[in-house]
This record gives sequence, structure tokens and C-alpha cells, in this order.
Amino acid sequence: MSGKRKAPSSDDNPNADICDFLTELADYERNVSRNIHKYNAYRNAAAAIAKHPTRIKSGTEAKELKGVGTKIGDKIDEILKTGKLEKIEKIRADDTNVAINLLTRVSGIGPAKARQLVEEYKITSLDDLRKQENLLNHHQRIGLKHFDDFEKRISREEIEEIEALLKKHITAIDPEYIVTICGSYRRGAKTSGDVDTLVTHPSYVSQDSGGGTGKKNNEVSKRLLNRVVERLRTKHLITDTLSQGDTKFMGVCQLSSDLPYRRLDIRVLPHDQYFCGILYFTGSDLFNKNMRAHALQEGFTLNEYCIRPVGTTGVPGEPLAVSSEEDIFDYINYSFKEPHERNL
Ligand code: 8DG
Ligand code: CA
Ligand code: CA
Repeated sequence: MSGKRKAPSSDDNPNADICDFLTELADYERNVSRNIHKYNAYRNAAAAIAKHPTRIKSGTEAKELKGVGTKIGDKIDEILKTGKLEKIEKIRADDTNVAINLLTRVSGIGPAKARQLVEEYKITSLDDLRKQENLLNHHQRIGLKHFDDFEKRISREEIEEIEALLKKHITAIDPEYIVTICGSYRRGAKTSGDVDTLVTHPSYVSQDSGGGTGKKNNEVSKRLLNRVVERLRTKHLITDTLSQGDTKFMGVCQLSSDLPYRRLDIRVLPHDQYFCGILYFTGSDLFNKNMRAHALQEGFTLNEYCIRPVGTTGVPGEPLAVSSEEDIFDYINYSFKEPHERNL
């Protein structure tokens, strides 16, 4: 994950100005107010408006879209009438807000840490922060070091090259490794924020699927992940680790010294859960939300691991067998969507 959720983007959005205002409000609610409900409300409204094919002419018209309520409708009226928004003007005029918003753009710094840095340590700029690196953990220091690079989008061509190298180096360890880059790249995006890599191996299956080797499952995934990370480090593709657990590596890669440092995530998934994982990590997150809602209507619960029938009691049953993304769509009677059709 890029971690920091981004605005719904679209190449020619006739309402881009409205979306930008709503996204700025969403960021404010997440980073400064820490009101996740309002954050979601603004994000959903921005997404609905970004999808709208024609220029919106009034708040009333906007309110007809799902996800746009009265309060946001009123704000849209204000934007259309005055070209600005009083609430945003106030937010931008407050130095604490501005500083908190800036600091949360550093990978690893969340809203609470950002507020502490501003209020307790009076840090308001990246230069201030560079002088006080002692206040940061390892992840945050790397985030600060590569602040500019991590905000640069990655071209599709560059990810194609990274993908080829990942596949080459990982299958050289063991040809049975399977590697898929998900996220916006798999949805066909021209640029992406980071490289979301999923890896599986037939020797690794989830515990309840009965593939017991005696070894504890987290040891199996840990070893699979370690071997991958070690190899990619040796090959100088991985340059830094932000964090590494049994199933998830978050780190940094660089294709060549003339190119920016990039955020690279690698997750190891059990073989039997691979397709639910691929579906989930391909997104978009709004597409996932819609698909999960549809699954529930059809009597199934879907998450990043598995799909299970929900009986009349409401208790999920055993995970269903899945050997492709299509299988998941079939179970819930949803017409298959190619990854490039999932850009909600
Ligand atoms: P980008 O990196 O090009 O900006 O876009 P992305 O690839 O779509 O976003 P991402 O943040 O890297 O997340 C990858 C996928 O993970 C996303 O498309 C769907 C899935 N995902 C959810 N919910 C969430 C969530 O709350 N946070 C994150 N980071 N990912 C999520 O379904
Ligand atoms: Ca990501
Ligand atoms: Ca991504």
C-alpha cells in the first residue's frame, strides 16, 4: 500500500476543481481532525463526482449522486458560486494544520505523531525535522530521506522493468515462486504510487486448508519472504527495509542510480488464498467495497483471504475453493471484470 490514500484521479475530469477541494477537506479530516467518518464522506463524494462525466452545475445536482449529502452539496454550491471555500481558507491559514498535513506526508509518520512533532517539539518544516532525526524511528527516517522521491509517480515502463527483475531474481531462488504486481499497475494505470508485489509458493498453504507440514505457518512464510528479500538486496534492487514481518516486507527499491528511490511492498500469501489476495490488492479500494457489498447480498463474505458462505445464522462457513479470480466472481454472480475495468 502507499499507505497514504490518494485522490481519485482521472485524466479528463470536468469536475476536477471540486474533487480537489473535497480531497483537501478529506486530508484535513484524516490528518488533522482525525475524524475518519468525515474523511470517508469526503473521499466517497470526491470519488462519485470524479466519475461524473459532465460538469456539475449546482449542489442540488451533486446531491443526486450517491455519496453526496446535504452538507457537501452546500459546499459545492459555495465552490461554484465563489470559486473557493471558506472552510479551506481557514484551514490553510492555520500554521499548525499546515505543518501537520506536511509531516503526515513523510512515510511512517501518522496523524498522531505529526501532531506531537508540531505541538510538543515545534517542528513545522522538513528542515526542522532533519535537525531532530532522533525523534524519528527507522521507517520515518527513511521516509524523510526519500521524501521527494516517494511522492513521485512511477511510470508503467519503469514498473515493467522492476517486475521483470523481481520475477527473474525470485524464480532464480526457486522456480515455483509465483510473483504478481497488483495495485494500480495491474489495473493498467500509466503511473503508480508504489510497487505492490504479491508472492506465493505451492509449499505454503493456509493452516485450515489442511496442508500441514508440521512447521508453523508463520515460519514457512517468514522463510519464503526472507529468501526473497535477501536475494533482492544482494542484487541491489532493494536498498532499504522500512519494516519486515512474517508475511509483509515494506521497503525501498531503485532500478538504477539515475532513477528515484521507490516504495516497494512484498507480501507472501498462502497458495490457497492467493486469488482472494490478488483481487483485494488489485483494488481499487472502492471497487473492493462494492464487490464485498454485492457478495453480502448474495450470501457470501469476502475479504483479502477467502470467500465464505454466510448461513441464515449469520455465521460464515468454511472458505470456498478458489483457483482463479473468475471463481470468486462466479460464486457471487458478478460478471467478471478485467483489472482495467476496476478503476472505480
Ligand atoms: P497507487 O499506489 O498508484 O496510488 O494506487 P493503488 O495501487 O490503487 O493504491 P495502494 O494504496 O497502493 O493500494 C493497493 C490496493 O490495496 C488498493 O488498490 C486496494 C487495496 N486496499 C483496499 N483498502 C485499502 C486501504 O484502506 N488502504 C490501502 N493502502 N490499500 C487498500 O481495498
Ligand atoms: Ca501500495
Ligand atoms: Ca499501489
